Amino acid sequence: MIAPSEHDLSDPATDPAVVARAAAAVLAERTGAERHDVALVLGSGWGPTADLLGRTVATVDNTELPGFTAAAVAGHQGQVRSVEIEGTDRRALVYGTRTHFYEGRGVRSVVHGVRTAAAAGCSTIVLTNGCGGLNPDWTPGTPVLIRDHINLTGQSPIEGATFVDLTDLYTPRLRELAREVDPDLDEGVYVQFRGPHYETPAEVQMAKVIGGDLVGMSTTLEAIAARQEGMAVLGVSLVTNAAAGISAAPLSHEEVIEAGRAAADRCGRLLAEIVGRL
Ligand code: 8IG
Repeated sequence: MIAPSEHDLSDPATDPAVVARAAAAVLAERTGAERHDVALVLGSGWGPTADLLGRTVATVDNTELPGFTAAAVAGHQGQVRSVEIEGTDRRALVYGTRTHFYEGRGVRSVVHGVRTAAAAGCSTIVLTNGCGGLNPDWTPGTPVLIRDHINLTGQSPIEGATFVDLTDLYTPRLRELAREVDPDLDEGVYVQFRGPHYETPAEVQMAKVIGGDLVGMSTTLEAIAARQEGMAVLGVSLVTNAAAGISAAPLSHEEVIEAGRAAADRCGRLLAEIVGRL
């Protein structure tokens, strides 16, 4: 077997599809599952939900997987779990963390988990994140469905002249399914800023003017890569804080972790029920 460190995604000579297949092969070997059916990426505040999905069959450290790196964010787990979806014979691949664009490892690293999930057989991906909310009705701990996004990173995960349609990027059928599970779920447009600083109040107002409802630092590049791979995409944001200037309170990462803890039960049941009905 090739050592994980020999797969350098920042090397232009490295084919991302080849590294994704290598990672998927290690996952198959370590989890005993030749293929997985659905992947979930757990963002800030979503960590505690993994346990509610079903029985964890195997846990693999990111550092053992070609092209992956250890978790960079406090409160994130640098592990991938293979989980038996309760009441089915299907398996979920649950990423306890993601690589963010702001880490500076390049876009290939950001979407490597998505490409690996596709190589592992997943036809659906659930992208979760913690974010700031522009609607003051969304108190910390409110999950919101992503209806569409605005990618302000100026980047794309697609290399070369491949023109991918992003109409209905966030699969309408999956949003309907989520609202069958939780009829109170609102929808919004997610705006990805580069980070890792939070926005200024003026930038939050700009996000509002251009049609945004949620501000965050992830998800859009992964969603694009997932669509290129032909996967159905569900995006769910957990509003962990009011965006800068929306409330008088300053922003802190502790607040984010606490909101996640408080919302773990609602969010966990939401994901478990959605995944069970796919
Ligand atoms: I959690 O208010 C979380 N992530 N950009 N703005 C941005 N990212 C975030 C925020 C926020 N909260």
